[in-house]
Amino acid sequence: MIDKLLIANRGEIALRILRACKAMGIKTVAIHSTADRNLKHVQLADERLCIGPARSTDSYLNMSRIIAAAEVSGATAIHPGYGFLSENADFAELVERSGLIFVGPKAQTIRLMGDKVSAISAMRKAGVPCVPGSDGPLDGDEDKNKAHAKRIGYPVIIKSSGGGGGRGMRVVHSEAALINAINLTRAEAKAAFDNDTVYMEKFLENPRHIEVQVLADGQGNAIHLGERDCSMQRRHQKVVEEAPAPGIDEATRQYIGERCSRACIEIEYRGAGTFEFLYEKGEFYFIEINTRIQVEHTVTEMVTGVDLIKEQLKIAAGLPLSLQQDEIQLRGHALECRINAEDPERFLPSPGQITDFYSPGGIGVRWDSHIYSGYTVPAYYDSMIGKLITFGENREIAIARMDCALKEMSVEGIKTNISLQQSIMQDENFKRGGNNIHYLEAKLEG
Ligand code: MV4
Repeated sequence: MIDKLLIANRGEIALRILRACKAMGIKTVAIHSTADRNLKHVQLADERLCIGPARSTDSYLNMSRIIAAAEVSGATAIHPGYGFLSENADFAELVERSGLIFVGPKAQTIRLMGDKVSAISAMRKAGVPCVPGSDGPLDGDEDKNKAHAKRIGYPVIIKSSGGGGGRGMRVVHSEAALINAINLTRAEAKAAFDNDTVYMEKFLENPRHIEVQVLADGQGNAIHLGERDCSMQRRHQKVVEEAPAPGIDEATRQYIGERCSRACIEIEYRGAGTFEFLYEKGEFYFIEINTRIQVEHTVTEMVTGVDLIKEQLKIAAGLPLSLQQDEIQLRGHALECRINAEDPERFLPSPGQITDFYSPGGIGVRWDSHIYSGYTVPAYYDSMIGKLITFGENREIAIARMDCALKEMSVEGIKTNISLQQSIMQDENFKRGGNNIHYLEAKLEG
């Protein structure tokens, strides 16, 4: 097993990784910026190193300082968490070149999947259902591009191969607007990602966002752990996630899950991963793969009983997968509400000191957070201060427990989105389940 792990992240996920290490007897090294001396996991780690000023570019994104911290502390592995350097292929390569273990896929896999055109092409080849599209990059041949769109059918969407997560896309409703849209998206992509490769897909108007969790050991074994529904989002920021996705039956789950695990074996995927799909009219359409642990991994943990961080660490240590597909049984329902330090009306970040905090609890309630009474939320980073997760024998029970837990908890001194989360738990359409990616934004408009 890994002897000593450097946690290259902050906040709740750093604490989550630290907890997994404690449970496994792995020594921990926390790295932090000058703004993060008081983080919970920094206090609890076996060792701590300040690696730079508050700004992420000077600390959590500073590759050479992180490698130096690993060398100074004698850490043998680095867990990148999510965000920051977690999907940076150059960092993964640097970690491995330095003789350390990167907790994640091989650098080559991260690079391939970070390029959306090559990711889609690899997945289509591996038998994963994809959105009808250009099946490759668009070139400057206007007639050919018009023919692509005609075959696919309007509306189409032009996406940047170097983008993802909602960046660098443009919807086109008619041939008259097509060429201009391609040129504009290409110019923006060049400026934003230094990559002017763009591609075309059929634009799905009212899809749900459903994603499949996988684990693979890079030694020929892969399993899926069911799906999550992440359709409750605003401006590409997920607000509530749940597992399983409402209305997905067991046969469909096995079908899409098996396609994902087979694809993992085909591309020799290693680690935890998430296949993102749009789901519309009973069909799954692959859009992207995330090569990291995700914020919402917790809901999968609650319904499968699998500790995903522990599995990541075992895979990184070179152990073959110990879990078999037939050992993965879904039980009950789990929800996750992201709790953000933000103004619930205007959605602006609300950093500052938490003067008083009361944690929710009770059966089926999990609170993954680094905050405490007296903690100051810095202005430099993401505004998420915790994840409230509930589990129940069914969705209705999980919602009722969430509603109760949201009422119970209190965060004083800063603004939070707890009231927004309460209004979602009491929303009649949310209670019915299965809403599409536009539902929350439409509710907030009205
Ligand atoms: C789409 C789409 C409709 N049709 N692709 C946005 C984020 C990026 N991961 C992909 N995105 C979308 N791709 C086709 N062909 C609609 C979106 C989309 C979306 C997807 C998932 C979750 C929230 C979203 C919000 C707006 C648009």
